[in-house]
Amino acid sequence: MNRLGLTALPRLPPAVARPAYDPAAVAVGILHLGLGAFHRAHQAVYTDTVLARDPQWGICGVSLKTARATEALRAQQSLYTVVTRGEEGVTARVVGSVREALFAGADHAGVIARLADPRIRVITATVTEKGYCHDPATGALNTAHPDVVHDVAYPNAPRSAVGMLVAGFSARRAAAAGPVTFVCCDNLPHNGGTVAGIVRAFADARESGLAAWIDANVTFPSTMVDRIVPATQPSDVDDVARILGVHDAVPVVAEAFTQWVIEDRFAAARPSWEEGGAQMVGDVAPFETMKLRLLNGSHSTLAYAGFLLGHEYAWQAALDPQLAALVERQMAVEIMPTVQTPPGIDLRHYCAQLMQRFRNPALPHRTAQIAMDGSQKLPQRWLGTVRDRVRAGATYDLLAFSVAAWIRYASGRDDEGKSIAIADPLAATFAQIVRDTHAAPLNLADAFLDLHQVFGTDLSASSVFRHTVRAKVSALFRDGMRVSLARQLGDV
Ligand code: CS2
Repeated sequence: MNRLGLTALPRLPPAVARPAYDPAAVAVGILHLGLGAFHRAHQAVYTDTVLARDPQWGICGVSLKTARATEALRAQQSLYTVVTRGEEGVTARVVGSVREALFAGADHAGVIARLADPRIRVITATVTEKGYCHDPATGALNTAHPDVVHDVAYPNAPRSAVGMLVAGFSARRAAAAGPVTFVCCDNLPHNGGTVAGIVRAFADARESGLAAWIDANVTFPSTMVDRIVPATQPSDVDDVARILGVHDAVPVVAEAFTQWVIEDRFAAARPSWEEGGAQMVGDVAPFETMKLRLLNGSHSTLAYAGFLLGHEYAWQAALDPQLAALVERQMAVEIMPTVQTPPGIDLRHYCAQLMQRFRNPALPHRTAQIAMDGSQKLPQRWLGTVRDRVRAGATYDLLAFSVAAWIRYASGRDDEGKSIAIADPLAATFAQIVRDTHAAPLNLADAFLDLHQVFGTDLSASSVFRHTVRAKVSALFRDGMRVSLARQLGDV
């Protein structure tokens, strides 16, 4: 079968959408770090719409960890397909906005040179929560992180996204290449400000005066990004080949829903992403809190409890009547009262729509995928809500159940005693805790709750929080997830 590429475009079936511009005539104006499925189904699609009118905003996509995506993209002139699947049916769109694909591991100098190129005026990033090498409870750079230690020692061959960014800023300063905006597209709390703090701390460790240059030349608007994009499966590649009639090695499958809310605080020119449906606002905070706590918070509950109930996919977990009842009650009783309603949003409708989105059976979104990196996700997904509830003198019993489910999951064995492959930067610490405590539930719960980088010093020290979570962990080990969940709901 022929490969997707520029010459294949005119011969695609008419139902397949394709660039409304000549990809070969596009100039590169954006550098993106993290060429994963989420970027390709989200920011790159908004940019694809912009390019039809304004061809100066092509994307130079940079992979930091592996060369797989960049090699595959290069073999098809960086074209790829976004397929949406849901109740509305199936759509396919070939996206042309990624114009260059670089693998940082093989070409540090090339990436740094691009970051210092005056034509690049916007840098975006999707490197996941753990990609910022920070302490999730405080948001500060983790100076003991092995990648940070490496990048301070070898500043021109950085491994981390932050090291790469700071190397780029240093080169940009030297080249007098002008101001630039960094747009974080990861699910961190106050993502712009948080990353600005991390970058500044790293810059201070690297070069005197660089942090001041960054303050004067770089802005870090916050954003809320939303689209459910599971990891691409081999069967998706086959499906897309059937739809296109040519082979695309790196298609992306997503839901139809998409949302991007961006603080309008740019240091230089920017793409008119609103043409693709993005919302430019003065303050992203209410949108971000709503999304992190209601969507991502519920997602994590579905992932840990759902996995322990034997659900492979998120849609199965969301269709489990008891688990759905837990998540719906959690949203209505504990989370919604802590969320300020963003302009134009009806929170009840938002929650109902979330349940529908979670239940999309056409998306093979694994509970194990969402369960990854819990130590980096819990603070913004659940623990901020718990803190707000404590401050308001309100209950957080249902969220404590989620925390207990995470601890049960992270202990590395399910209710049948089968081992769970834990993917988390703290996985070795979790395994050590299990060994040290011989998996005795109360001791194990205590040791998890002592992880300050997750729970902060405040929640670690709260005897009420500890007492509540310990009791639930102990019940989970004794009775299993199904019985504990029924009891949590008052069904038994
Ligand atoms: C998910 C998110 O994997 C996860 O942790 O909760 O990737 C989620 O699908 C997106 O944030 C939706 O916008």
